Amino acid sequence: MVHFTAEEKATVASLWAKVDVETVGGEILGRLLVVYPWTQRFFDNFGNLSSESAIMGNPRVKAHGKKVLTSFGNAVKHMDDLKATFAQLSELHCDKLHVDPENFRLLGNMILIVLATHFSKEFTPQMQAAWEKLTIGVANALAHKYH
Ligand code: HEG
Repeated sequence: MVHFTAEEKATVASLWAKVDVETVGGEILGRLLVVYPWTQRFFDNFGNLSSESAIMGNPRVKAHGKKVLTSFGNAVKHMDDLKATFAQLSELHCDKLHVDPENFRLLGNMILIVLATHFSKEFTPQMQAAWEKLTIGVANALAHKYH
C-alpha cells in the first residue's frame, strides 16, 4: 500500500486546486485514445473516433474525460484510503465494463503528461513524484477487485 507524506499530500493538493476537470479531463482521455488506439474499443458507442482531431473534438470523449477526472479527484481527497474509495468502481470496471487493468496505468501516464503540459513551471520532479505515486495508487486500487 502506498503511503503519502504530509508534504506529498500538500504538493498534490496544490496542483489539483488549479485543475479544470473539464478541459484537462477531456485532453487526458482523448490522448489515451490517440496514443493507445486499442483503447478505443471500450468507447465504440462514442461516435467518430477516426482521427486525432475527431477524438479531441468529440463531445462524448470530453464529457467522459470530465467524469473520469472528477472521479480521480476523490483520490486527492482520500489519499490514505484509495482501496476503499475505488472499490465499487473496481468492481464495475471488472464485472460490467471488462476493462483490462493495464489501461488504468496507461491512463495514469496520460494524467502525468497532460498535467506536465498544462503546468510546466510547477511540474518539478518533486511534483511528478507525488503525482506518479497517486496515479499508481489509483491504478492499483482500481485493479484491486479484479478476479
Ligand atoms: Mg472508467 C465508466 C472512472 C479509467 C473505461 N469510469 C466510468 C465511470 C467512472 C469511471 C466514474 C462512470 C461509472 C458509472 O457510470 O457508474 N475510469 C474511472 C477512473 C479511471 C478510469 C477514476 C482511472 C483513473 N475507464 C478507465 C479506463 C478505461 C475506462 C482506463 C478504458 C480504457 N469507464 C470506462 C468505460 C466506462 C467507464 C468504458 C463506461 C462508459 C459509458 O459507456 O458511459
